[in-house]
Amino acid sequence: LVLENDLHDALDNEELYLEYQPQINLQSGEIKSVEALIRWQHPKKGWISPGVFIPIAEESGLIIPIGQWVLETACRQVKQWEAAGLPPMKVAVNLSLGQLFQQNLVEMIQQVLDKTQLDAQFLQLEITESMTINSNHMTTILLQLKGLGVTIAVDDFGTGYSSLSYLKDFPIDCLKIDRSFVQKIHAESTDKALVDMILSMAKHLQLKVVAEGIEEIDQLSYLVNSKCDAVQGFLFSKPIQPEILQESYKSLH
Ligand code: G
Ligand code: G
Ligand code: MN
Ligand code: NA
Repeated sequence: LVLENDLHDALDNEELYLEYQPQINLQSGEIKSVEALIRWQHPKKGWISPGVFIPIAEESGLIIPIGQWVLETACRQVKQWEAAGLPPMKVAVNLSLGQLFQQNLVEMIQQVLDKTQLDAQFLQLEITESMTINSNHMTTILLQLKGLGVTIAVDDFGTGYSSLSYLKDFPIDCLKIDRSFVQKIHAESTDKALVDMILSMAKHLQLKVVAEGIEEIDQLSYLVNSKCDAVQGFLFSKPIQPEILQESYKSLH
């Protein structure tokens, strides 16, 4: 409860900030997308993990104003990078279940796009498989979001214990293979078979695939050979502050 009160103030006091983790396109080798990840620097308690405070935000309803702040900050950042001379980049933003039941979610996102002047094609929304259970509502809301021109990714794919039937009902663009599978890609493992299966299914359904949690060069080689679209992981970069991303980009070009 103390932390909930603190979280309430955190927005006003600018204790929340976003880091960005690059996704490397395996065809071009370029960073075409980044995932925005929220961070909290508490004035007394120091750094608090989103694994701790996101559940508190979800239970208290604070996820609604926080989620809006994340969307606006991420969209504005993409425009700032563009103004600084970086090539166009798509930003992926995580949504919580509560946001998908927020009355004005679609209007709010449209307003954020208008206000920041970001073209909708540069915004990707990440949902998780477990959110697909309430399928009628979800189909409706995802279709409305797609109507804005944004794309939809399924995060942590393969861990949600969900029926796969939602893949034909929902307007999904991208699957993000959970890092627990990626990290165990080695010869003849069951996880390798699962990664192969996801890649082949995605190809048939014309979905993009991002593999998460790449830490080793062998994992990368396997995914390159398997024609995975993009990778995200510590092998390339941990989540970093936007200024650092901008500087390292400039020093490479
Ligand atoms: O960055 P890290 O691995 O610590 O993230 C922990 C969890 O917090 C992840 O599951 C991630 O999806 C979630 N998360 C990070 N940023 C956001 C955000 O802006 N909104 C929501 N809803 N979840 C987030
Ligand atoms: O649940 P979600 O996929 O949104 O969580 C993203 C988080 O995963 C990032 O915030 C980051 O902390 C973590 N992550 C990203 N890359 C790696 C990686 O290569 N290894 C591990 N262990 N975690 C990673
Ligand atoms: Mn994510
Ligand atoms: Na994930």
